Amino acid sequence: MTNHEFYMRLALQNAMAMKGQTDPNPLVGSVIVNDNRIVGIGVHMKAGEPHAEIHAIRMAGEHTRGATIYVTLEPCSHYGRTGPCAVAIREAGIKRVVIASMDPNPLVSGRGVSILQEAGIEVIVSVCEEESRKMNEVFNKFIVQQTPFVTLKSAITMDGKIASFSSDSKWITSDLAREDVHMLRNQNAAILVGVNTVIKDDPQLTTRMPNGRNPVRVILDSTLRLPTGAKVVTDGQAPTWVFTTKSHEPEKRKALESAGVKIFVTEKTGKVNPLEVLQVLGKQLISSLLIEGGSEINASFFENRLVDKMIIYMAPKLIGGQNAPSFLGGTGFDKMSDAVELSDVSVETLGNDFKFIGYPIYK
Ligand code: AOF
Ligand code: ZN
Repeated sequence: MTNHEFYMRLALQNAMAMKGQTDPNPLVGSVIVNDNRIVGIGVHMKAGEPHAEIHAIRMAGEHTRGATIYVTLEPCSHYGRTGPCAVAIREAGIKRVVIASMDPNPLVSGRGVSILQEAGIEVIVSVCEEESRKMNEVFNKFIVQQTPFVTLKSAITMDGKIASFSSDSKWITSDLAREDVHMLRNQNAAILVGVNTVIKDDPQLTTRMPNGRNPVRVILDSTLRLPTGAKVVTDGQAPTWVFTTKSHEPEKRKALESAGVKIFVTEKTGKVNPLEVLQVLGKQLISSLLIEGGSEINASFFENRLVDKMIIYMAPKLIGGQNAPSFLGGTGFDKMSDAVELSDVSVETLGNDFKFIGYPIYK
């Protein structure tokens, strides 16, 4: 490992520890080194608060003169919630900037590096680039497309089922896998299910993790069948947003609204349109969405090519049954040659269960 990689890894590790608390902003870490000594460390902790570089510069004080700063993301050049870091770096007398990945934010993207180079500062890019890009997969999509990064999570048996033919689904995976799901909920800004799941299971959709942050609960409900007594309506644990169509009873809408539920009425009729949902969520600055749907909700996002990442927990169990649902319903593809492949697939074991992660490549 080179010195550059050593310090960049430290910056990456610190940034990663903030996963789930910076959105819609990226995860960014920074380390300042002067004369082979670490003089400042900074990390971005929350949108609206100082960027990683600023924390590190403040910590380093006068030791920034002639130093090298490591930053996992290109320093910014714009006035957003805070001022431009590239200017702060220049003013601090830093002589060299080592960057992991460029900022895809159209407001920055290359301008940060230009400010530094114009000031005669040496700039080195692409140190641990892959790690940095992967760490910010959510931000990288959201800042360009302005719709959330969508993760579909499901727990299945070895024959791909999410429930028995009589709809029994408690529990498919063991405790370890279920704890992992709570970490996923903590890391996503919103969680989405269909109204049928709420009617059947009355879930809370919260994070049962110490100090966990609850995602916004998003329910797709084309005709507003959501029971006013459902936990997601009454428990006050997290905001609940319901997407419906014009085919709903205004009285029901009033009842839900007075219970604190936010209702979005989509333009399209029939079923709630998944793309419209993502666009509205994007406008609400929801940068990441976890889909924990049943077969049909999952399929509607998948068939519309809207799923960015799949996390599938598989238990070594078999349930069988023509009428037992799999995690993707819908119509499905006719030919094996049309199957959607996953890239960057990884597999972990969690106790007796497997956790598959992959990224669909749509044709
Ligand atoms: C961060 N933290 O450490 C760095 C960021 O609204 P602002 O002022 O917080 O600016 C957010 C943008 O700044 C963000 O979209 C990204 O392009 C850039 N860099 N952001 O939140 C940081 N270095
Ligand atoms: Zn900045």
